[in-house]
Amino acid sequence: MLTADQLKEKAALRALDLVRDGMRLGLGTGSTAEHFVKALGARVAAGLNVLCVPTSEATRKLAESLNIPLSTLDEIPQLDLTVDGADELDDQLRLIKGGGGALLIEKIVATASKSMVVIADDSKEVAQLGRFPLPVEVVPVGLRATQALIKGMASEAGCDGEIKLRVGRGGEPFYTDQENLILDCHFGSIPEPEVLHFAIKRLPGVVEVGLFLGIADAAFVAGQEGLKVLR
Ligand code: ABF
Repeated sequence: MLTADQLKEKAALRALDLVRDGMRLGLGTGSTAEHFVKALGARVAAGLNVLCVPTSEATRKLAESLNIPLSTLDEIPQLDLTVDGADELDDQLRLIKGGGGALLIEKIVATASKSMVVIADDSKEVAQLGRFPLPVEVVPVGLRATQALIKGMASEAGCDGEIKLRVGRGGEPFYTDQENLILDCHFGSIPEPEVLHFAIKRLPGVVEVGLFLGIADAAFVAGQEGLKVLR
């Protein structure tokens, strides 16, 4: 019986098979992506030549500590491959991301990549998205108004539930790397992710929505029975 962490590592190592010399990579955030970055670091130490763009400060620090060559999207606007975790995924490769608070840069980096591959243990697989609270990144100005507007728009899109401001360990508001706030939307289920995404994304206070639709090209999902590839 493998632990959840061993399953995450298994998925991460499978994604490493996709990496070729000379590639420009997007590096995801979270504990599954961390396995990928660590394994990539070992390959770099052994002579692999890659140039990488991290999706968060945490990933940048980890990659730096492993001497993985880093750059920015301003220097390399197109990447070959991004490997990242997810909080939920369905069989159409629609994702909820942002549990770690890095959804904005994760989405920018994934969208700038020719290919985006999700790595996950099978606890992340769901028949319908929404059990995991949907993170929505918002600007601090007008927070309460934006929160109320999201609630209304979401309800019209068939999603009701509590919308909570994310707080840190000490109870203080959680700020993203870009100094924005996160509203976690406890919908329970999202019957039509595309409809909800469109409805919320158009609100001016909303920076980004943690729904990744039509972005992932494949997913490596590790379970006790083995590794599944979704395309
Ligand atoms: C990132 O890390 C996020 O988008 C997602 O919230 C989270 C997944 O974390 P973990 O791999 O630790 O479960 O990919």
